[in-house]
Amino acid sequence: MSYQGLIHHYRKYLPPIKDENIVTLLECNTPLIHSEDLSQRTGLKVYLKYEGLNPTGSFKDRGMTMAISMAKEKQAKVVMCASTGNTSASAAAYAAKSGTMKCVVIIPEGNIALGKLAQAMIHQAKVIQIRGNFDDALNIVKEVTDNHPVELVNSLNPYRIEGQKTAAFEVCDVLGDAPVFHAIPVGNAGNITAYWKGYNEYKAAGQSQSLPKMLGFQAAGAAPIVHGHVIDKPETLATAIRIGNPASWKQAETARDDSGGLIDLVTDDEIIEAYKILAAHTGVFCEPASAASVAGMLKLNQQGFFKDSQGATIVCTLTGHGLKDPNNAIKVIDQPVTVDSTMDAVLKEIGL
Ligand code: AN7
Repeated sequence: MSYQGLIHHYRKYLPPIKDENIVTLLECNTPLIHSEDLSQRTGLKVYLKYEGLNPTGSFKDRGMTMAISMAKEKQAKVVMCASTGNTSASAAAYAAKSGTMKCVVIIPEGNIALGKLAQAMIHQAKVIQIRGNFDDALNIVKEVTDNHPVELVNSLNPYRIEGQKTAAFEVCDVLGDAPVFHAIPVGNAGNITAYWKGYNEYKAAGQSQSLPKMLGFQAAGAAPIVHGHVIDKPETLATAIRIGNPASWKQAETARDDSGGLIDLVTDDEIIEAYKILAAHTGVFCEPASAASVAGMLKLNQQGFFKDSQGATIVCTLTGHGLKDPNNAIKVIDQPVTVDSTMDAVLKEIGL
């Protein structure tokens, strides 16, 4: 039978849900792309888990098919989230697909990539921008959903984590086992929590033999876990991970410590460098926040972190598609030249 989406595929590892309540856009089953270029740069065997190829262009669809389906099972009429962009895009699309639910999203004004804002709007979510940041937005959403008949679909909702853990299953299914290292961007810290849960559950189920070291990366201006305290005014051009007080902070530390991994930071310059390298030399276009995983791997490589692990397998999660954030792409690259509309002018420009 053809692929029927995440819940059908991994049903026996997920909380029970009735068929008629499953809301799916045939998400997940995303490619694990081998990068010759990054393997050459690091001496590792580098794979990219390209989550940008989900229906709404980010990994959030994994958690959202579960959260929206469970909301439907509970006969919720309204779902709500705070978002740096991708969660709102995904919630809006899945609420639309449900046919029964309205979606309300709270976003920080001026700090959402253009594509994500367009998505939330075209899927007809009620989009409310606040004069504040993501952490402020999440506090408001928690208070509203605690006190009103509105379903929270941020990753504090345990079904989000259940859905997202399946990314680890897919990696193991392709590689035949867990990788030695798994590099991942960290914002609200739901995803690193979910991967670690997934790797552990798959091993316990006998589907894999080992566990990876989890390598999480925050943006330098939004690195509360690295610094060990809340960041009141987080700043980074990777707006998806512009988060100062992650909801799954403790769980991220558990993933780090139990796996023998680390959580480090990468500067915006390092993020943009990795972003450009990925696009130019592997042909994969991700959004800036996603490139934090590769930036972190390249930073650790420069520090000699992998010198005793040559040839080891590493998976870098690329959490969202590059088209989400066209403004940053255009900003960091030389502008196209404009010439007269003659063959001579074109040939001259090419240097032929
Ligand atoms: C592309 O959409 O938090 O550590 O509100 O969009 O699980 O939060 C997005 C997060 C990484 C961080 N990469 O994941 C939101 C939101 C991209 C993201 C993260 C996000 P978490």
